[in-house]
Amino acid sequence: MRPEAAARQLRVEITRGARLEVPADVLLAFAYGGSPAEETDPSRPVMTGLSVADGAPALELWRVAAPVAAGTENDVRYAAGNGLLSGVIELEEARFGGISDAAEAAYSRMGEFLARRPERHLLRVWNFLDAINAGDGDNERYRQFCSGRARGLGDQPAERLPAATAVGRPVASGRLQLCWLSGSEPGVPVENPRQVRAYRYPRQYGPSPPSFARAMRLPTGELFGSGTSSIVGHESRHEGDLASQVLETLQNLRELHRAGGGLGVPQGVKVYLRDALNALEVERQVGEGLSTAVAPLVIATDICRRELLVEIECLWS
Ligand code: 3EB
Repeated sequence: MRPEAAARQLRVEITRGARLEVPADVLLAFAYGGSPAEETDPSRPVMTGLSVADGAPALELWRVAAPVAAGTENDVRYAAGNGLLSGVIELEEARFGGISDAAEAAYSRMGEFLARRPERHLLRVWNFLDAINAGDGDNERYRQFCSGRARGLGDQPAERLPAATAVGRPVASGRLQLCWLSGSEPGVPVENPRQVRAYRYPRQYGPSPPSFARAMRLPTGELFGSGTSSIVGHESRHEGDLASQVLETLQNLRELHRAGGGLGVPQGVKVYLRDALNALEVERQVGEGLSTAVAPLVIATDICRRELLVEIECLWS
């Protein structure tokens, strides 16, 4: 199939307001603020524990052009439709003695679940964890998470790693959340020519390099962009200078989109911002830089390297 002839089957929408109702064609819904739905509602949103910088609740909806069927199996809550599947695993860290073993358990349970499903090809994951920067050096919780994730993925070849986001949660919950989208056909991982592959970062960033691809292209043409920051090569750039970090990140996103074929427009743009006080200025910079019709959603939270002030993700479709 020629990529420009692709039939898109996935889009992402961000809605604002207190109502957390989820339409029937939603594969995966993330809630930022608002009150949780009944535990018995199979299509209830993932309560991320993250909030939007302006304080109003938001819902992020990943929609397919078909009704979805939801269910639960052991620790996995899932929904499937149109050859795509979403899954959510939430684990109490304390039950596993810490973030590292909780991450290993979450990833190995995901792998066991996927092996039984037609939609077994991992495309995109989100990891939400408490206090991501707590602990020093190799004991930093993000680095511990990376080690557990690598063990849980087992011998998965690097060229099958999904696009990803890993961010902190500002208020402790005691839980690790692993959320994913997978498909019955594999995607094509895309790397950014300006950046070292994350899974080949040198030792200085921790004992296990982060297991993710910079982006993932679906057979239907959409491109999932991973959380993207002010990193060139493997080094963080513009320490202490937020405006320059935003510009560098936008440059990385442009290169990534080009490397992925340059199709589609950015949707569901999300900005993770360390300091909420800068939200309006960053929202303006990002809206201008990506020329999106819809304002980006700015989420105030911590990011995996202490010197990074901002991380941006979107879907091109
Ligand atoms: C980076 O480029 C910034 O560990 O899954 C971005 C997206 C980042 C995903 C992950 C980390 C992850 O290294 C951090």
